[in-house]
Amino acid sequence: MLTCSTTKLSVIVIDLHYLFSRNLTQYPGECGVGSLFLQVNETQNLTSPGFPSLYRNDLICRWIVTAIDAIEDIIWVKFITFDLERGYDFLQIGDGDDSSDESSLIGSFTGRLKLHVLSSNEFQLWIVIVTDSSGISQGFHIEVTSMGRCGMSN
Ligand SMILES: [Ca+2]
Repeated sequence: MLTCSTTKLSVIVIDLHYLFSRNLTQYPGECGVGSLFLQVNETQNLTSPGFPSLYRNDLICRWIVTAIDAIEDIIWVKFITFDLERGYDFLQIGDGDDSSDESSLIGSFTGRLKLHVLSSNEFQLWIVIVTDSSGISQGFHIEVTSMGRCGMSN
């Protein structure tokens, strides 16, 4: 029997207003390609700038991930490596392409996290890393995949 189970994540939400209260001025060229387009079942890697070297202070990068071939597909995010300064540096992920829309937030992640998977609710996903003025860590390596809603459930 094929069922579509959903794994509930323990999401650390430190301060939902942290990202949205900041002026998101991105540093040109530093963050790599800002728009990722995924074919059906395609996976691409996304890392913090300089990974696996340490990221830097006062960093803001924003990416938009879009499933282009099938509008019914959603975006799956798999955390491979995740190490941000706990409580001060954050990776935030939300639905759609508007990271200033607080209601679109799926999760806010900080500290060290083990491998896990989450998904968007639609065909587009935004991802933002914001770091403060001191304290750096290795950063993150995630995989983003365009797939149906049951695609990566266990
Ligand atoms: Ca920091």
